[in-house]
Amino acid sequence: MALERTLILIKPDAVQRRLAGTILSRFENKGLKIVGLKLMQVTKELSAEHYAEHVEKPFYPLLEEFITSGPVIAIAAEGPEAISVVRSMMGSTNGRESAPGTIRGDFGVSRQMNLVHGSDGPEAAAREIPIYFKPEELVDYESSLSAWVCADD
Ligand code: IDP
Repeated sequence: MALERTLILIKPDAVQRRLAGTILSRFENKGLKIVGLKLMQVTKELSAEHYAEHVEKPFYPLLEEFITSGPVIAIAAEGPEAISVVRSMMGSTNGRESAPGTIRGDFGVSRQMNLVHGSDGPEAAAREIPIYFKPEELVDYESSLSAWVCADD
């Protein structure tokens, strides 16, 4: 069992729809530990850095417009296999196709405005967390619940 950190973004549509607390609660309830958290405005430059793999794609102008359209909440979350845990909680990209029980499946019907971002692998997490957080903005602390939440099978 690997203890991992991952980047989560609560995207502008979720902030505008006042779903931020609901979405954050899901990750907390699951047992993930918040080690970084902030409300921020994504700039065009930040968008291009984050979504470097998509910059040349036809949908990128719309993605840039969307992700810069209002504030996001950036979260660095830690837990056992946190990267895949978050990805499975998010659901697939298109909300119309996402399974009920996932965030996108429960709250959205859009492929673009899909509420949440989560790093899609260890390399992405290692690249993305420093894009959104300076080292001093990540807080190391012990949680007394970890023994109950993170017990290995
Ligand atoms: P993911 O967020 O499920 O990992 P990616 O393929 O990495 O999906 O795409 C990044 C983001 O770009 C998506 O979350 C969505 O907001 C947007 N996006 C992806 N594909 C399309 C598309 O075909 N049209 C419009 N927006 C898209």
